[in-house]
Amino acid sequence: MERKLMEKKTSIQKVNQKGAVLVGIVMGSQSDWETMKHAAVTLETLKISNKVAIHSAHRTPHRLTEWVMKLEKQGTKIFIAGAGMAAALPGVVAAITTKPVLGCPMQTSFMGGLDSLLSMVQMPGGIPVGVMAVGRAGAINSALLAASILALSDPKIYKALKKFRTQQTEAVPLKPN
Ligand code: RP5
Repeated sequence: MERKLMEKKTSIQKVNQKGAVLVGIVMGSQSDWETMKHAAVTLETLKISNKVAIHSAHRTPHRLTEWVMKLEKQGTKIFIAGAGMAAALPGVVAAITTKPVLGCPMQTSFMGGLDSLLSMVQMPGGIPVGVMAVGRAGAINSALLAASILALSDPKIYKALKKFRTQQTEAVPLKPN
């Protein structure tokens, strides 16, 4: 499943191959995938087309710029960017595109992810990044927030999101076992 998601064509991309990939997921390193796979899996659950890539703001800035511009040109509507430490990635993506950018701070060994969080959230006025929680919860929520934004103009995604919420509510037990 993980490997498949990292390949160019996920199952959802195949389903939507005539349309644009709605969400671009980028991460700064292979080491981020363990967390960012939750964003991809959540989008897959909601049947939202997505493309996953590794591009670093620091190590591969030119490749990153080309990827964002290419996807934007093809009609991608939202970008999710996950990074850790001096986590410039979402800010740089937001500098390249005017599409909504959601940042996912990675948990780190030095400051537990506070370094990643502050790097993302302290954007200068004019270039916004919507920053999620540190780690897995943030990655899941980035996909759900992307779905909420897309659902404003897409009834199918609205329906999928409503179903997800209903199932989530029903899955909460009344008592611990
Ligand atoms: C960031 O540096 C990446 O997003 C990653 O979270 C962190 C460490 O990268 P690696 O040294 O594991 O490649 O750019």
